[in-house]
Amino acid sequence: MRIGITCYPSHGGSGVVATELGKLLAENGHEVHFITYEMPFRLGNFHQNIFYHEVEANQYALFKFPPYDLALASRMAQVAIDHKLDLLHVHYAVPHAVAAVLAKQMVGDHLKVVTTLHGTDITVLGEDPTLKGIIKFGLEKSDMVTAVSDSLIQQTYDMFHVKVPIERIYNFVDERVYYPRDVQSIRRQYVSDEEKILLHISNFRPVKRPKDVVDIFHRVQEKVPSHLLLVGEGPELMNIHQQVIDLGIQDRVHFLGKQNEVAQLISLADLLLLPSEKESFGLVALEAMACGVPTVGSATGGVPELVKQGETGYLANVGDVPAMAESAIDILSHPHLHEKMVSNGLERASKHFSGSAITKQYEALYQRLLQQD
Ligand code: GMT
Repeated sequence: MRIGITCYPSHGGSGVVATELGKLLAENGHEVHFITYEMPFRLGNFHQNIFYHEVEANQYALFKFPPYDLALASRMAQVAIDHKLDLLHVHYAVPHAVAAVLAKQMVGDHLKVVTTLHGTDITVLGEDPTLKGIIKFGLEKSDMVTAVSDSLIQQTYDMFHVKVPIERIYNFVDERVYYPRDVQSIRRQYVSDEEKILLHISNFRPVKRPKDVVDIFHRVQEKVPSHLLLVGEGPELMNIHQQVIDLGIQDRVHFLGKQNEVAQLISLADLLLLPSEKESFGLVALEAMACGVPTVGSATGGVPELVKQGETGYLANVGDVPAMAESAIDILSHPHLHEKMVSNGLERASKHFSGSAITKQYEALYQRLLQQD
C-alpha cells in the first residue's frame, strides 16, 4: 500500500506512535509518506520505503496567522496525486482530520482517510466551542476512525454524539527498542546500591500534574532512600524547580531535560510516576512496562486498560498523593512484589502491546477500507 501519515512531529506520544507505525509499515514493504511541518524526531536516519514531505505555511504580510491547515491540506493532496497514495492516516484530530478530508475532496473519493484519536484532541480541544463543530465534522467525514483506548472511544461518543464506528487499536512499543537494558554502571552515577530511582517523563503541562510527582516523591524519599529523575520540558517546569527548592530536596531530584532515546533512561528506574489528570492511554507507562518498570499513577482515562491494578503497578484517584506515595513505598520496599510486577509487566507488554501485532491490526483495517469500493 501507499500510505500518507500526518502527525505532530515534535516530542509527544501521538507523534511517537505515528512515526513508529510508519517505520514498521515501511519494514513490511509499504510505501510510507510523512507529510508534516518538520521531520518527526523519531524518524532519524534514512529508512527504505519512507519519504518525507515538508509542509510550509505562507507568511504573507496580510495574514495575522499563517494558514497552516490549508497548506497541509494542499500538500496532502499534492503528495497523494504525485505518489498515488491509497490512504492518508492522520494522528490527532486537530487540524489533521479536517485537512485530510479537504485533501480527499481535492483528489477524489478513492483516497481514504483514517483518523486516529489520541486524547487531548477530544478530551481538551473537544470542549472548545471554536473547535467542537469542526472536530465532529472531521470524525464524520473520515472513512475510518480509531482511538487508542476504549475509554477514549466512550469519551468521544459522550462528547460528540457521533454515529460513526470507532475502532480501538491500542498503542504499542517496538520490542526491539524497549526491553530492560543493562544499565548498572550508569545507575551508579545517580544512586548507591541501597537507593532507588523514581522516574517521571512528560511534557510538563498542567494535565500531567507534575506538582503531584514531586509531592509523591517528597513523601517516598522520607521512607525509602531514593532519587527522582525528571525527563522532558514544558510550561510547569519552572514551578517544579521552585517546588523542589522549597521542599529542600534539590540533591535528590535530577532535571534531565528533553531526551530522544528513552529506553536506556527508563531501564535505570525502579518505578515510574504518572499521576496525570487526563491520559487517554499513557504511552510512557507502556514503554516503562516493556523495560521492566512498574507504574504508580492515577486511574484516569485509558490508564487502567494498560496498568493492571496490583499486577503491573498501582493506580489511585487523580490527586490522591498520599495513596500514590504509599503504593510507591510499598513496591520499593518489597523486592518480591517489585519483581513480580516487573515480570507481569514484561509479559503483558509483549502479549498485548507489541509493535508487530498492532501494525497488523492497522494493516488489516487499511485493507478492509481499500476493498470497500
Ligand atoms: O496531549 C498530550 O498529552 C499529548 C498527546 C500526544 O500527542 O502525545 O498525548 C496523548 O496521546 C498519547 C499517544 O496516544 C497518549 O499516550 C497520551 O495518553 C495522550 N495524552 C492525554 O490523553 C493527556
